[in-house]
Amino acid sequence: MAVSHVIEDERALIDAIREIAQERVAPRAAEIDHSGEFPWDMKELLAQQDILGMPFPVEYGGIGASELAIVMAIEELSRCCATTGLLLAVQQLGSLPIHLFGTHEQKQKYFPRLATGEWLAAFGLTEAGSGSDAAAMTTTAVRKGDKYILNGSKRFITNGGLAQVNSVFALTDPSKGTRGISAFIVEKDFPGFSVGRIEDKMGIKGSQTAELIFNDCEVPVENLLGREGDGFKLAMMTLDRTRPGIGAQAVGIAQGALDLAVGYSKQRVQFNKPIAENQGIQFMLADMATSVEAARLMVYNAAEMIDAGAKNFSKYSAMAKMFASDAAISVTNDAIQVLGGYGYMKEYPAERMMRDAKITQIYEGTNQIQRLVIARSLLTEL
Ligand code: COS
Repeated sequence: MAVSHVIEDERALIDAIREIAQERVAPRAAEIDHSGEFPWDMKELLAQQDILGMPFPVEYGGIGASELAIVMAIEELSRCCATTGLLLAVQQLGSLPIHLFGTHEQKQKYFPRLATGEWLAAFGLTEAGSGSDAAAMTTTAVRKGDKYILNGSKRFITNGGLAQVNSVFALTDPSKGTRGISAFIVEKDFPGFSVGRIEDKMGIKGSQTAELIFNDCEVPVENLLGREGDGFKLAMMTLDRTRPGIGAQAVGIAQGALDLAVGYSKQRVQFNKPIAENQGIQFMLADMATSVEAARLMVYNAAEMIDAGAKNFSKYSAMAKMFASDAAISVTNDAIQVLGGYGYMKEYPAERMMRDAKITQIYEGTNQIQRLVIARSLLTEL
C-alpha cells in the first residue's frame, strides 16, 4: 500500500480505525444496506472512538487531525461500509464552512458538541433546480432586525433532518449573482425549519438524504458566516477541501471490492483449479489493484497539499475525486465479474459496493464539474 506521511500518532490512530472497521463496522454493512436505516450504532462507535472529532481543532474539543489522516480514516471505514465512512466525511463537510469563516464565538458554540459526535453536521447547498449550477439557487435570506428570515428549500442533503448544525447557503442579494450569496449556521430547531421528503436511494442506503425546508425560518444575525456575499466563495472553498474525502471513500470501496475478488478467486474452483490460476483473472486483479493504488496516491497527495497550505490544490483535489470515483466504479464492476453469478447476488457484498461507488461520481460535484474545475485551472495558470 502507498507510503503515507502521517505522523506516528496518526499512524497509530489509522491502524486502530482499520481494526475497528474490520471487527465492528464490516459485520453491520449488509444489514445497514438492507434496512436503509441510519446506523446510530455506527455513529456512536465513531463518536466514542474520537473519529468524529478528527476534523475539529484541539482547542474546541476535537483532535485536530491532519487532512491526510482524515482521508485515510474515511478510506478505512469505507473499505468495510461506505455509509459509515460517509459519517466522518459529512461531519467535516457540514462544519468546514464554520472552520473556514467562523468566528471564535461560533466555533466555541458549535464545535465541542460536533467533535464529540453529540451533534451531526450537514451542508445545505443543492436545491431542486440548482445542482451543478450552484449559483442558480433560489433560497433567500432577508435581514429583519437581529434576524435573517430564510425562505426556500434544499434538496439531497446528507444527514438532512438528523444534523443539528446545518451550513446553509442563501441569496441575500439576488441582483449580485454569486456575490449575493451568503452562508448561515442553521440549527435544526430554529423556528421555520422543517424536513421534507426523505429520498430512497440506489446506494449508501443507511445515510439519510433529505429535503430541508425554510418557511420564514429565523436565523440570528450572529449565525451569518463571514460577511454577506461571502457564501459562494465559502461553498467553493469548502468543496475544494472535502473532495479528497469523497475520493477516499471511493478508494475504500474499491479496496474492499478488490479484497473480495482476490479472496474469492483463490477459493472458487472451476475446471478443477482455483479461478485465480487463470491468467484472465490474474490480469483483471492486477489492473484493479493498480487503479486502486493510483487513486489512493492522488487522494493522499491532494490531502497533503491541503495540509501544506499549497496554493493550487483545487485542481488536484478535483482530479483525485474524479479519478478515484471512476476507479471505484470500474473496480467494483470487475469485482462482480470475477465473482460471476455470485457477484450479482445480494448474498455477496460486491453489488452493494458498486451501488455505493456510483454516488462518488456524482456528489460534491459531478465528475463533469471536476473536469471543468481542472480545465479552468489549467487554462488560467501562468
Ligand atoms: N475557491 C474560491 N473562490 C472560488 C472558487 C474556489 N474554488 N471557485 C470559484 N470561486 C469564486 C470565483 O473567483 C468568483 O469570484 P468573483 O466573483 O470574486 O470573481 C465566484 O466564485 C464565481 O465563480 P465562477 O464564475 O467560476 O462561478 P460559476 O457559477 O461559473 O460556477 C462551478 C463554478 C461550476 C465550479 C460551481 O458552480 C460548482 O462547483 N458547481 C458544483 C457544485 C457542487 O459541487 N455541488 C455539490 C454540492 S455538495 S453534495
